[in-house]
Order: sequence, then C-alpha cells, then structure tokens
Amino acid sequence: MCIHEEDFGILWKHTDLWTGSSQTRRQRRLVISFFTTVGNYDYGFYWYLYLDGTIGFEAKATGVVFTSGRSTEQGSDYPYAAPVAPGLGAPLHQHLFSARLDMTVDGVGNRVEEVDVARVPMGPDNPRGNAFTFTRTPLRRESSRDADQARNRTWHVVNPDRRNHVGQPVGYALLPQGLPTLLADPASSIAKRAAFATRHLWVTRYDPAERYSAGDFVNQHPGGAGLPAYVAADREIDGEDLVLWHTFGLTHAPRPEDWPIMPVDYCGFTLKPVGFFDRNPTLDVPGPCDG
Ligand SMILES: [Cu+2]
Repeated sequence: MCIHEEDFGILWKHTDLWTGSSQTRRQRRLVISFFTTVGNYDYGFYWYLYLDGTIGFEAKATGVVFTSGRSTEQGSDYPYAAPVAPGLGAPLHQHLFSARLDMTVDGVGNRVEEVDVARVPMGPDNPRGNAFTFTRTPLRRESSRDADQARNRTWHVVNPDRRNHVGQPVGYALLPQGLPTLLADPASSIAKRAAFATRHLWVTRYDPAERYSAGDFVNQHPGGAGLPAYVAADREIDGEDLVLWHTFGLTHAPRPEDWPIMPVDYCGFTLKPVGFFDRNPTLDVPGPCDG
C-alpha cells in the first residue's frame, strides 16, 4: 500500500479581460494505491481523492501478455489473436473489474437515478432542433436496471431527504467510461460464472454477507452465484442502504508494443459531486503566492 500526495495541474483559473486580474489555483490529489501480481499480469489499483470532492479510481494493467505459438499460415487474418512478435500471438481478451461501492451520500438512505442524455424532437418547443435534455429514471427495485448503455448514461446517487441550497437532493454521480462489458456469449460458462460482468451496474440492498460480485467461491461454482443470487429476491432499493457494483475494464487487442512487457494500460471510473456542495468547495485553496 502506498499513500502520497501529488500536484495534478489546474484546479481553476480565470483572467478578467477588463481588469487583467488573474487567479489560478492548482489541483492536488491524495493517491492511495497498491499493486498485485496475478499470474502473468500485474494490476495496480489507485484511488485518487481530489480537492474539489471528486473521487477517481484507476486500474492499471501491465506485465506479460498471455501468448501462444502462431504459425505463419495463420497470417494476419487469424481473427482471435493478434501478432506480438514473429511466430508469437496473444489472444484478444478482456480485463473486467467489479467495484463494490457501499454508498452513503450524506446519510444511509440513498436513491439511484439513471441519467441519460436525450434528444428533443423538433417542434414548437424546439424550433431549431438544437435542444437536448436529460431524462432521470429512479431505480425502485433491484431488477429495474435498463440494459441500454448507448446513451451516455451516468448514475446519480442522491439522498432524497437532504437538499442543497437550490432545492436538489444532494448527490454524487458515478461516471462510467462506457467501455464494453462481457463479450462472451450469454450461454457461455464464463457468462454464467461471471454474470457481474454482463452489466455496467448492479444495485443491491446492503447486506454485510454480500461482498463478492462473483460469489464466495469464484473458481468453483457452476454459475449463478454472486450478483444474480443477490438480486433474486428483487428487494426495494429506493431510499434504502445501497451498494452499487460497477463493472469496468479493458478490451485488450495486444500490440507488438505490448511485448515483451506491456506498458501500463488504464481504465476506471469517477465519482463526482453533483449538488452535494452548495458551491465550488475549493474557494479557500491558497494561491501560488499565499505560501
Ligand atoms: Cu490484457
């Protein structure tokens, strides 16, 4: 485990064009990280805590890609692996992670809203056709997730009993990267045993016994353990003590540059305050000349 603080560029800045006065504040972040070696890969897990309340998570993948002999007859048309060196191929594969996020946004009773960007049809209220809006869908039960991931979807975790000074429920948004979930066939063994990876988001009612998205015995169950079993009772989740389970990861087409050791590739997600604070919470960050 490593904990350190680092400069992370600009937090905010502005130059007033009329007076010429300029203000700049720099972002800093606290980094909490560890690395683990799993077989041929080395994975880094990095939490980033920023001054403005943003929380970032990044998984880093490096190490040695899994390889096999690749005959010249397979040429460059072989569809399931990519050449990384003469006579050597590495299969197309995925690294899919599951983050268990035991949310408590200003209290235990929380609600998840799926927030989508939505086109507004041209008409009397949108005469130029350039307006768009957001649709918000509260998730009432564990089964009420929508599988459509194609609409720049985010999720807002709000506390319906706490309001900010513009009357909104205080909240934090889960901003996914929107990369592919499990590409294996739904009838495959891996889809049954790693069902968590078939969706970007699951939401469950908090239960201290439910800790692992693929169940307690990941390598030794025939299928259905973990999240599919947790949501089978279809518990109510609106205003309850919630756990979000977010699937994210890399779909990796190996490159010659990944051999003989792979430069770090990145994936992750962001938790960002949305109406959690009443204003920019970093106004008191000292400027560069304030010592
Ligand atoms: Cu990989």
